[in-house]
Amino acid sequence: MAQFQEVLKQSALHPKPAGLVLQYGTSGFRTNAKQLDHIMFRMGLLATLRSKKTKATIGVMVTASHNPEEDNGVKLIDPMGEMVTQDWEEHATQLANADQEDLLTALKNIIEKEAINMSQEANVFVGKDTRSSSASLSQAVLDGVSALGGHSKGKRSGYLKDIPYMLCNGKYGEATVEGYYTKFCQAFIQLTKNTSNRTDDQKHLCLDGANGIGALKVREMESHLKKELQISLNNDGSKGRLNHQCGADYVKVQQKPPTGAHRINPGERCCSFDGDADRIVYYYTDSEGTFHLLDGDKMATLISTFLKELLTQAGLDLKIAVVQTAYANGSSTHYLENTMKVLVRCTKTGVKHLHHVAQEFDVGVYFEANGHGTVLFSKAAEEKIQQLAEDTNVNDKRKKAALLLRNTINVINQTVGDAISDMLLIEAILAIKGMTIQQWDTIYTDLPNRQLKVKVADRRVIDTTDAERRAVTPAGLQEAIDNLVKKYRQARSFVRPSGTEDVVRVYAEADTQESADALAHEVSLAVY
Ligand code: NG1
Ligand code: ZN
Repeated sequence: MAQFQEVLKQSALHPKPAGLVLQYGTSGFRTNAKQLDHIMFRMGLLATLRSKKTKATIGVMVTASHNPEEDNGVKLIDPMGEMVTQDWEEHATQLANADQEDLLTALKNIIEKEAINMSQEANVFVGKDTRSSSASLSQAVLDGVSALGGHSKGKRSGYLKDIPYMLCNGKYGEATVEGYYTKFCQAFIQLTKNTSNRTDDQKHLCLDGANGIGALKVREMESHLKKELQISLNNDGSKGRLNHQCGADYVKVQQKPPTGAHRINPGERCCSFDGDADRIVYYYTDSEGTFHLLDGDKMATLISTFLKELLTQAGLDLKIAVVQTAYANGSSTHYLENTMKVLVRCTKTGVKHLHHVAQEFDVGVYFEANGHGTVLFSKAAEEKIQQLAEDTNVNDKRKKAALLLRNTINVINQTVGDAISDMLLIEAILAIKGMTIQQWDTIYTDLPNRQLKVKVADRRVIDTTDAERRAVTPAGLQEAIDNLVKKYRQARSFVRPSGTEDVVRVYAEADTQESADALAHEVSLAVY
């Protein structure tokens, strides 16, 4: 077929370095940008096949999120804004690792396995982040798309979080970038309009844009906020390097404010995005200069508490749950289950896992501790809220709660975790509750914890179960961890192979920082 001839011809221009093997992991393919040209071309091919199979537009994101500027990566996005299924991740790995001369065979295998009708039209939407390598790498994706006769629906140099949103073709509002801003900003203004007496101080937020795409988008969006949120934007991409000593990952891991920000006043509310703006963390320093981090767990707690209160006031019997991973601080889980009486579920690391579990509930709030997350509402829940908001026969209290719930739905990007939408949601909740960042912080106190990375010969020898909280192999490892944990108070520890780096991650928490550090260290020795 002529199509396959074209693939052969084009693939010669995107050759695979001999011996290079890469795995489609939690965040797609991610490594040094120099190794990715052939991967991009091949993901263009795969996205075209996926589009033919689903008869819908597929998204391709060229980004390496919080990783350094010299890295890059690629992941495919399904028509409803979700990550592709496990089978297709395996197809991606097969296609990426096929030697140059075996590429056509690998491609044909996928076509056969998936029974793809090659005469079906294909549409692919490609987005890239602000990295210098992104322009040529996204072109390689487009070369792959056109080699298989797919149409590209535009190469967007843009905010990657709006791609899933736009793939949903307007399900969540007008499917344009302009629609994206107006919808979220309008909802934010509606939510905050009756919060009387907010001072300029309360409306002020200090934002670290990680020198990434989120910063550019916030600049474009600001006018829609009509001064109801006044953002001091640092690390806006005009000077510093992407994610370099700034951004959500730096702040979370280093437990300190980003560089490149203005001097933070005591109590000033601050937040950081990561480079592709799908993670956000909040922080402040107190009057003694001590740094306080409010991570994904604190956000999930604030949001679920707010939603639960509104559902109760509205008299709506809807099932709400918080979905976390093993990295969630034990204090947050304890607070949610025992004080808030909210159902908590734990899943494997990676947003796609959290997203799927959250879909099982009427209202599913999901966050990773590192700041990835969002809230999902079932169709039935949205309908009930909508009906109540329009009902003229309900009392004021119920009506007010229903209206707040409706606007809350509108401020949320349900397709995927999105730092801008999460920021507007948190800002709105704090405004409505008249809460300072310190008050939010004191809802519960994090247990001291430590995360370590351990380099081993082959991280895949560790296999886990129970949402990655227990190691099944190698033999004896879990027993060793259990024995170490017993030595400390309020202690918990687990190990798992990273899905994005060639390391084993060790997590430990305990009643004091010294104990958490010691436990993490001892467990990391047990991993060798
Ligand atoms: P891995 O490398 O599998 O631990 C990391 C993060 C995840 C998620 C993914 C995707 C931690 C401990 N892990 O996964 O939460 O964000 O990257 O970016 O933060
Ligand atoms: Zn990211």
